[in-house]
Amino acid sequence: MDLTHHHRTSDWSAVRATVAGFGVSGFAAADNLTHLGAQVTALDERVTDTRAEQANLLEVLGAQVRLGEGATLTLPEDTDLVVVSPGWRPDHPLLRQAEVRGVPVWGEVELAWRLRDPDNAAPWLAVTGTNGKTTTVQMLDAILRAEGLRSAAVGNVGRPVVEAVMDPAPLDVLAVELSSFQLHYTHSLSCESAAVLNVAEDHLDWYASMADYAADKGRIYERVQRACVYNVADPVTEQLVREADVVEGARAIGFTLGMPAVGMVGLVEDILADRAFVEERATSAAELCTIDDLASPAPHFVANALAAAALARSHGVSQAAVRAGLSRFRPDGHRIATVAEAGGVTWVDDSKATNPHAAQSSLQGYDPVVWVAGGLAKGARFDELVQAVGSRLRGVVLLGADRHVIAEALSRHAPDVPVIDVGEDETDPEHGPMARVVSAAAELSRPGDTVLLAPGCASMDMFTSYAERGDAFAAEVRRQTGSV
Ligand code: UMA
Repeated sequence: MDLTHHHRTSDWSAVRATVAGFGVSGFAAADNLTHLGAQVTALDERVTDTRAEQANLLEVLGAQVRLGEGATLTLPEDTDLVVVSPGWRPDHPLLRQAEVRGVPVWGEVELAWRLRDPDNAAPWLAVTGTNGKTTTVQMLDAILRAEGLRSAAVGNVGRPVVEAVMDPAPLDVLAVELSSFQLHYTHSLSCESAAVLNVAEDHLDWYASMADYAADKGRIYERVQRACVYNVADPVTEQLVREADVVEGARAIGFTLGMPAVGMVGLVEDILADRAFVEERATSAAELCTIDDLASPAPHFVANALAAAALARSHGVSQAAVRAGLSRFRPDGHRIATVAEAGGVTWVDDSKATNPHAAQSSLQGYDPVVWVAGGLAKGARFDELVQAVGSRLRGVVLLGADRHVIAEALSRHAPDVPVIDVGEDETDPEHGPMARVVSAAAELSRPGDTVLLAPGCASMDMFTSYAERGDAFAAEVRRQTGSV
């Protein structure tokens, strides 16, 4: 069956769709496909309470469900379409079978793109990047709303795009966060504007190489209609724009923490300035807001604000709405959140820094700093980070499964920095693993220092999520410093 031109108002009743994985995005895909009348089989190999509940719901909606070990090994006979969840590796046996049989494989984002309302399709302003994409998409959403537009932050940020697209309440514009995994399974996306914030080592357990990872990020620029927003400080992002096939007339717009050249947004002293979307850009720049308007002056936060502003301005949003949206915006917890100030020491939770690049950006905001790091390194290395920030480090506290990877980088490039290695056997039976971590950080710190939890690693070896890790850190800091 040829599904190339299948869209929202097509006849789906003859389409046999296999939905691979019914977590957040797969459930939304299966739900909407059954709603459209398709014959849906949903598969998932991991049995959990939530999954069992979702299986029941999908059956009630009319889908076939296979759940449990072995459920995803064979592609159901006569499948016309596979809609795959982002966490599935492309070499999964089921996807290999689809390839051999010539069955198209779409991600939930691709499905969403095709299901947009033909009479009233809200344009997509999309963001990807190794770090900062959730914050940027939330900033963008705040700016769009400040302009009075009906907008929603969707995609990797948590709400499946297909859900927003099929929602009967119409939206004017979507702020879409896309991960490299989601982009891997898109084929026809044509965003109004798109940004790649940065490309650094991450997910090397999913990708064969950095080049493959970067190439998937670059897919966001394909067929862009108005603006490809890139990071002047990260030449890979500019290269990805050059390689993309965009709609005629689409512009490349840089964002920079330096003075903006023509065609860029950037900083003129402490002013976030637009030299891309103003008529008189050859000779002047327009003020969007100041660093003081933002919730944090940290360089990566300002860079995210500039990228969000560029996307919003490409959509025609006013300068005033950029200022109003950015001043209102407050980041989610666990992103450079100050949890206590005690005895002259500031304690900061940036548990969201789950790879070395994020941790490095975070560390660059503080000096001197006691760095709390470690967890699951996902194949990443820390040499570049230690070389960049070694001179700022008062000391380092290491925890988690891959802490030796960081310890080795420290001994190579910053051998004089004191390190306290907290092993699994030092977990406090009453207060958990963070008790010793926090007391070790207190030992290393001096008045005027910042203690920064920016692990550079995933949390799943010791915690259920980065949020739980950050909460555990904050609770221990408050308990041990006596602050509330
Ligand atoms: N599964 C299998 N076999 C596999 C792999 C997965 O059966 O080989 C099953 C799992 O049991 C699960 C289901 O497939 O039930 C789908 O899981 P999934 O991990 O693909 O994710 P979803 O629940 O659909 O959530 C996804 C994103 N998850 C990932 O990309 C891993 C969510 O991003 C996103 O919010 C959601 O879609 C809505 O778009 C999370 C994330 O961690 C926050 N993203 C990564 C990141 O930000 O670094 C990329």
